[in-house]
Amino acid sequence: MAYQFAEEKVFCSGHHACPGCNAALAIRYIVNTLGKDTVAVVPPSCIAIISGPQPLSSMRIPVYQTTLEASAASAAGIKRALKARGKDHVNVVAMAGDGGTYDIGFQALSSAAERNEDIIYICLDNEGYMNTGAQKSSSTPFMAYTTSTPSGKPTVKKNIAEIMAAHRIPYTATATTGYLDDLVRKVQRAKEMKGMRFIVVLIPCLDGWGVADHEGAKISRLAVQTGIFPLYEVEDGRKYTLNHGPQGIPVEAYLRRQKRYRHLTGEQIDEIQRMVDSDWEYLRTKFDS
Ligand SMILES: Cc1ncc(C[n+]2csc(CCOP(=O)(O)OP(=O)(O)O)c2C)c(N)n1
Ligand code: SF4
Ligand SMILES: [Mg+2]
Repeated sequence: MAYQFAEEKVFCSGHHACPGCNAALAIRYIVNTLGKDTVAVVPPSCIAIISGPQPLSSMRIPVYQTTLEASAASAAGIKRALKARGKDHVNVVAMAGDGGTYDIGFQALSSAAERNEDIIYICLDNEGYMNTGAQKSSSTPFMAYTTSTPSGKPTVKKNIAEIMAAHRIPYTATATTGYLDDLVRKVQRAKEMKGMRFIVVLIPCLDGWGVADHEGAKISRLAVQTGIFPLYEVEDGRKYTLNHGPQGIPVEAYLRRQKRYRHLTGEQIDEIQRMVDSDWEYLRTKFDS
């Protein structure tokens, strides 16, 4: 089902993202879906650059720029204060990068999830500390080049969707920019729920991944179609629903389009294919038939 996207112009043009940036594309769809009755919480990241330094924000909603450690705690505090003032209808959304989610902000995120705070937390996952020069995070995939893993990262990407689902929060989902209908539907769904809601959005970073300016959405679709990043939802940590899964396309089609993988040998690509196949075999057992 295609979801209608009503542009409320909460996010304006003229921001500071790289031309073609998929983070800016995702933010546009996320904040316009949440609408004007929204407060955003943003830690240091490309999202903070894109949101802009106050008073020159590119968003027509209040944006609180917090520390890299504290997004979930800041969002939870703001939501509690709004509730206390009778403004429970205002959405509070934290939008953080993978470094601010998988790594530096994880303690605050995990404890907010355990308390089932009434916030939406969206991780714009570009698989590295991109705003500071493309260093590796624990979201960086196996063998990807970053400036701090020049021979390729020797360990695998942390699985944040499964970690968040294990907190048994009401809603966990994966999304990406090549499937904007799916992203909008998930943000709309999260908006209509209460309690802790978490969405991780895969964001091809043109600069950090070595992708052509016009190829972000195509790379994002290939991530799904190769099985590297299946799109799914989890309710209460138990009920899994698959939205878009692998289409039988080899991972090589995804890897070869990105400069961060140009050092890979044929054997390493085969190894990544085996890992992706194995992860998919495990994940697919969780979906309702
Ligand atoms: C505690 C702390 N460590 C380091 C920094 C420096 N810093 C600012 S933004 C950033 C990168 C954040 O990466 P990520 O969250 O993935 O966002 P991206 O830049 O990729 O959008 C870092 C390391 C900081 N602000 N605070
Ligand atoms: S570095 Fe990457 S994520 Fe950041 S603004 Fe540029 S393309 Fe977007
Ligand atoms: Mg990042």
